[in-house]
Amino acid sequence: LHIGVVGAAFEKGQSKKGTSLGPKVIRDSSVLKNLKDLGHQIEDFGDLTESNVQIDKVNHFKVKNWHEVASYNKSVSDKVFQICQSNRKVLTLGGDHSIGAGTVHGHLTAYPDSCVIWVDAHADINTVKSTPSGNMHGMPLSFVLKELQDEPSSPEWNWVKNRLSAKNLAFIGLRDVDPEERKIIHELGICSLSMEEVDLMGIKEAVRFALNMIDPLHRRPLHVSFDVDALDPVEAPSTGTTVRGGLTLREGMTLLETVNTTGRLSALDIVEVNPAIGNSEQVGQTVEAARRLVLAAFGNSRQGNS
Ligand code: DIR
Ligand code: MN
Ligand code: MN
Ligand code: MN
Repeated sequence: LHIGVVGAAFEKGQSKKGTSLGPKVIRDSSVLKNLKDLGHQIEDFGDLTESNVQIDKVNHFKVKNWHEVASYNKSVSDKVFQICQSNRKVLTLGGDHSIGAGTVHGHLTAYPDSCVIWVDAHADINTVKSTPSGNMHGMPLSFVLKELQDEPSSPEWNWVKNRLSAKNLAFIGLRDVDPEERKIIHELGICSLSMEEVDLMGIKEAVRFALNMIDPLHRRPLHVSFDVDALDPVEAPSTGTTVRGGLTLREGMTLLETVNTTGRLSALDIVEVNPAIGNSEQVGQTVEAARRLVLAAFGNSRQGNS
């Protein structure tokens, strides 16, 4: 495959320093070399820098860094779109998950029929009204969902033109969902395989179920947005909002291997690795988990003989 890599070195969607170093530490894991060794052609587009937007400091509701997040996401979206246009798969390294608005929008702009699997402990679907924290990494989906387009917004988000239908979105791994988010998921009928379902069905069946729900004819381009906090904190401790009882790394890998098997994975985000959290062993563990997830998504075999 031809894969375009972009670093979304951004951390203003939440309040912990260090998340913007995610792309660097993941690159340092030699994952891009490993992808080449799998036979892929890798083009690294580097990290996206923040533009110096002139911002009026008007606060919209209680959302934090509204303008910065909006303008950074525009550049994320443009870059992801550009990579798609060059006929490459897109690998986006975060950064906090607020950048998921941009990756979903950019990918959807290139492939209007694309579907999204959001792998996360959290639903990241709070609106500007419902957010309990004001952290925009808990909100990216609300900016790109068709059904939520009438929620209050601001001119900074006017670049959002293409929106994802709720029926083309599935969650896997949820276990910390705000009451208002729960309501939205329920009302929009969004497919959700929480940890409870994953445990009841097994990860492989959960992924199959999600794929059948969002893409019954098995023909759409797929986007997986993978927050490392979907993994259990035992295996991915260096991330800002850990929740116990998560996916094992093996389940995460099986999930991505199953998606890879479809041949239709077209965009992957790995987000929320924060090397400033935990000791060096924990950071190493988290980065190694991220590396293995990426390789699982792009065809690495775990038979141990290659
Ligand atoms: C919570 C936590 N739902 C919020 N979200 C997190 O702040 O909106 N997302 N941690 O990653
Ligand atoms: Mn997330
Ligand atoms: Mn999360
Ligand atoms: Mn997050």
